[in-house]
Amino acid sequence: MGGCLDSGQQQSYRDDGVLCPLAVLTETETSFACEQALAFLGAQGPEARSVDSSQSHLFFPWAFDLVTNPRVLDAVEGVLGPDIIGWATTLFAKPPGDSSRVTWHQDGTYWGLDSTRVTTAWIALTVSNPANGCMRVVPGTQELAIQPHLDTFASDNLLSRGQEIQVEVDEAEVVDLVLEPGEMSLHHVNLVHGSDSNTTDGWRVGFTVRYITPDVRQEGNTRPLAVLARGEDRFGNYQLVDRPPERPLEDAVAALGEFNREFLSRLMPSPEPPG
Ligand SMILES: O=C(O)CCC(=O)C(=O)O
Repeated sequence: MGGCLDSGQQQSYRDDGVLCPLAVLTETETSFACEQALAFLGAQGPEARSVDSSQSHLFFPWAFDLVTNPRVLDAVEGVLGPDIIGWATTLFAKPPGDSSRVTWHQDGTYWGLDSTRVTTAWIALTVSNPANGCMRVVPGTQELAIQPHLDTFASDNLLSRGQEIQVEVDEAEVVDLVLEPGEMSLHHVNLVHGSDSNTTDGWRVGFTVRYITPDVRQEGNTRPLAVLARGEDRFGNYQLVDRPPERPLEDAVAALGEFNREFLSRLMPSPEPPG
């Protein structure tokens, strides 16, 4: 495998299902992306959930530029190889003092991907630490098959269904992924992870990119939109999109909202509680 990860880092990812911290963005890139992300969240309004910020890279050039950032891709290449598709993105943002959290879960539960050749880049646009609710992981759990999850639909959960793994997590095995702004972690699609509330007076903002290899298919979604971030696509499972044009913030927010209503109904049927 190529990319910028050395063999020790690659082995560590294989053993633990997670690798962190990796410095990827410059200070200027980080503060620009963070400003843009906060402006986007402000335009969406306080009622918006994390799931409503999914796929921002299809409408916002700053988000597309994170998906195609060469230093992010150098690291991802060390895990997935030279052909890389940016399949999905979400902004996981916790405002100051926000009680919302992310219950223990495995990402693969609802994504409908037919392979584990998938990795998430969690890019810190602010500092991320235990006080503001950084990601927490249980290394090694990527070896588990997908475990049963309960959809709680809890309102203080950043996940669309409030999904929670039905397996006891041993706190002694949990590792906090502490990141400085501009650093990222990579995690495996089956790794058990979550995060706690933000108890600080600052934002905690993470931009996630779900990368896959081009052969990976998404069941129940015919040729979803995706970005060929690096290399070649010899499979044609995705409609490849270009960098979106700059447009007024309100227009981009409205277009994303419309797109997500349709996209999410296919990705995660019945995202709302019955009734
Ligand atoms: O940002 C968080 O707190 C959780 C993120 C997460 O669950 C994920 O990236 O899969």
